[in-house]
Amino acid sequence: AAAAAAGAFSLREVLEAFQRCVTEQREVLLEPYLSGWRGLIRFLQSLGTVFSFISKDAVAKVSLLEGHCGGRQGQQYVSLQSMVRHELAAGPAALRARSDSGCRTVLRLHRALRWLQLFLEGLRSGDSRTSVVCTDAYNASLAAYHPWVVRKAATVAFCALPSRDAFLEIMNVGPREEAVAMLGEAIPYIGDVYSITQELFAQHKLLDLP
Ligand code: 1PW
Repeated sequence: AAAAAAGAFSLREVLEAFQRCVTEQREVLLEPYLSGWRGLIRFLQSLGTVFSFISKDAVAKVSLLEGHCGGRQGQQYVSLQSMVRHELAAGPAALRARSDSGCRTVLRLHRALRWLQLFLEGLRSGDSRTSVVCTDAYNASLAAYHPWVVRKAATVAFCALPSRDAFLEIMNVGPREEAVAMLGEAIPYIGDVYSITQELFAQHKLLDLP
């Protein structure tokens, strides 16, 4: 708690941001979504240099989306729903042709969020070593979308992950039992954000945006 007060990173803030994302109308707000990602990136960076290549891509994607939110069309980027509506207004072909669209960028973060969800679930249950949990989570989610080189580099990075106990400590949530309890409370919120986004993108046939 002292460390948190001093401004040190706590995973709790990340999970609270994802909790703030979902409105009563089941819309996903982009600002807290990006806030959650910014925290997550800080967390990844605290895991050391092996994770810097992983966080670099997430940093680029978050800042692209911040650009949209702060841009002239900012009010169209309040929620994922309004973003989809806005970017689809020019037609699906025009959207597919853009490499800087909010939709294709969110889609990458969305796939990575599934990884995070699976990883945190595995971390909470504590059935296997962290590196195994992380590799399994990766193989069940992001790996399908990555070329061989990225898969290889990711798998190597995972071997350097700290032990479960060390991980629960780095999360900076408090005693180990409290960290595990916090995960149990927070994972459903990430799952909620994930499934609303998944449904939205499926409905608009955006799950395979190049
Ligand atoms: C310890 C738990 C970690 C969960 C955080 C997840 C971070 C996800 C970042 C993975 C990035 C791997 C290297 C980048 C690959 C990009 O090519 C790829 N990006 C993602 C997020 O999958 C695809 O983006 P692109 O190339 O189509 O713009």
